[in-house]
Amino acid sequence: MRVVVVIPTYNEKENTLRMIDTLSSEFAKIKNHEMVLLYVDANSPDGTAEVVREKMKEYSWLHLLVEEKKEGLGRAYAKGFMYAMDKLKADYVVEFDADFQHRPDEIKKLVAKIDEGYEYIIGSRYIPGGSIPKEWGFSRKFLSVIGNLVARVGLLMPKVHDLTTGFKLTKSSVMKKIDLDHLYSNSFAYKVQILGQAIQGGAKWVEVPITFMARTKGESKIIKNEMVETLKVIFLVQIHNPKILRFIKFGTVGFLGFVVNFVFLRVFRGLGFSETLSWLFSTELAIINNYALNNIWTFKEAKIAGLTKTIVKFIQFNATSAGALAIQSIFGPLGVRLVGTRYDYLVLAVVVVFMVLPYNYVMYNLIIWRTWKFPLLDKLRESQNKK
Ligand SMILES: Nc1nc2c(ncn2[C@@H]2O[C@H](COP(=O)(O)OP(=O)(O)OP(=O)(O)O)[C@@H](O)[C@H]2O)c(=O)[nH]1
Ligand SMILES: [Mg+2]
Repeated sequence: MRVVVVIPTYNEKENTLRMIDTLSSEFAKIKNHEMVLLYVDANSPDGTAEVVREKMKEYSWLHLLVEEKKEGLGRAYAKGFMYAMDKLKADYVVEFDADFQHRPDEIKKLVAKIDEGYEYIIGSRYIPGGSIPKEWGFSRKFLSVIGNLVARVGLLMPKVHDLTTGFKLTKSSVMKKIDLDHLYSNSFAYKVQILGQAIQGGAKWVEVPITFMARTKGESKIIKNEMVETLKVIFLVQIHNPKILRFIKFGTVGFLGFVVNFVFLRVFRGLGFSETLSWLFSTELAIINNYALNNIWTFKEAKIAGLTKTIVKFIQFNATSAGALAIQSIFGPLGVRLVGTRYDYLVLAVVVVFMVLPYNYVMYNLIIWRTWKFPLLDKLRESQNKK
C-alpha cells in the first residue's frame, strides 16, 4: 500500500531539514508499505519550501505543494490530501505536524494497524500509554481536555477518547467520502469534522497511544480560541449526519400527522359525523399522511413501491400505529392516576417523548422500512422464508 504522510508548514524552516532526514530513516524501517512524504507549504516567508526543494534532489519519495498564501491548517491539509490521493495515488494519508510534536518513530505504530484492517487510525493522547506535554501550562491542558470533551459529547462519540488530535492515518476511500474542498472550517477545527464524518461514515477505526511532545523550535500557529469554531463545526457535522437528519424528518412527519388528526377531527365533526367516526377517520388520515411522507421523505433510501408491497406494509403500519395507541391508552391513565389530572399535559408529554416516539422509531427502522440490520433477526427471517 502507498502511504502518503502530509505535513503542512508555515515558517518551519528550523524543523524541516531534520524532519526529512529523520523520516528518511523511519520510512526505511517500514518494509511492507511504500512511504511517501508531501509537504504543503503556505508560501512561508522564512523559505521552508526551499529546504524541501533542496532535499527533493536527494529523495524521490519527497514531494512539495506550495500554496499561494496562508489559508489555515484545515485548508492546507485538505489540499494536501486531495493532491496525495489524486496525483500521488495514495491508498492511505497521514496527518502529521512539522514541529516534532508528533514523534516520527510513532508513525510505524499507526501504519502497522493497516495490516489489521483498520481504515481510520487515531493517534490518541488520552488513552493509557498516550500523553500530552508535561511542559504545558494549566490553561493549555484545560483547553485541550475541554475541547475534547465538547467534541465527544457533541458528536455523540463516547467511545473515542481523543477527537482533536492532529496525528492520524486515514484510508483514501474513507477520506474521499468527505467534501474536502468545502470543509466547514479552514482552521484547526476541521479535525473534528474529518473525525466525525469518517466515523459516522462507518470507517473501521482504532485509537493508538501517542506521546505528544512540546514544541522546541519555531513558533506556535495555534489560534487562541478555537472553541466557537469547534462548536460551529460540531453543529454542522451533526445536521448533516444522516442518522440525525432522519430522526428530525421523522419528528416533523409525526408533528404533521398530529396536525392532520387535529384539523380533520373538527372537519368530520363539522360535517355531522358521530364522535367515534370523526376520531376514527381523522386518525386514519393521519396514519396515511405519516405513512406516505415517511415513505417518500424520511425513509426514501428504503422506499416501498409496488401495489402488493404497499398494501402489506400499510397494514403493518396500521398495526404499529395501533400499538402506539395502546401504549398511550395504558400509560396515559396510569400516569394521571399517579400525578393527578392537573398534570395530564405532563403525562402526555412524557408518554409521547419517552414511549411513543422511541417505539415508533424502532418499529419503522426495524420492521416497516428495515434500515437497521440485525444479523439475528435476518437469520430468523431467512430460516422462516425457507420454510
Ligand atoms: N500550510 C499551512 N500550515 C500551517 C498553517 N497553520 C499551521 N500550520 C502548520 O501546521 C502544524 C500545526 O501547527 P502548530 O502551530 O504546531 O499548532 P499546534 O501544534 O497545535 O501548537 P503548538 O503546540 O504551539 O505547536 C505545523 O506544522 C504548522 O507549521 C497554515 O495556515 N497553513
Ligand atoms: Mg505544533
